[in-house]
Amino acid sequence: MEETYVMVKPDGVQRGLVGEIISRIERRGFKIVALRMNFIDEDTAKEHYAEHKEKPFFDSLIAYVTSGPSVSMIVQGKNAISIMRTINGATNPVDASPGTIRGDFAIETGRNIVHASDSQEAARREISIHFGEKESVDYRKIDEVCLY
Ligand code: RTP
Ligand code: MG
Repeated sequence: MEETYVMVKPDGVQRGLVGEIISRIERRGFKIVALRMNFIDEDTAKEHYAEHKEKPFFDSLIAYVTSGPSVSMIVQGKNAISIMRTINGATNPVDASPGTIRGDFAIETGRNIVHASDSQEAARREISIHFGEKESVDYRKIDEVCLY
């Protein structure tokens, strides 16, 4: 089953949106198989956003994601990678549709609340950066449980 890495960035935590975001992920039908709140250190943040290291906003991006605790998740389900990107909405909240997390709660790119992996390769890479092999759990959601 497809897995993706999702982060509630420090502004999402500071604004008390963790429950709202987790709720949207769960209601969509996805299964959270790993979940942690922690401060992401600078080296980890730089590794996570390595693709942007030459960009002019790189230093402020690293300062932003290390500015407070964030919530990291592994989200599992059919088409989880692309659907989580749709749930998050466009990178720049100006372009994010209402009904998306960024379209409902954000007004600027530098405070856009959430992250989700953008490809299978990125998902694999980001999950291994943020989680150890034994940190995800194996369980059945109610719709996966055979009662009879
Ligand atoms: P993310 O990686 O955080 O899920 O966001 P994304 O794929 O939608 O966008 P990406 O291009 O990967 O950019 C990563 C994050 O960098 C910040 N950013 N700032 N000032 C700027 O022009 C700018 N552009 C990007 C945003 O926090 C963006 O989410
Ligand atoms: Mg990205």
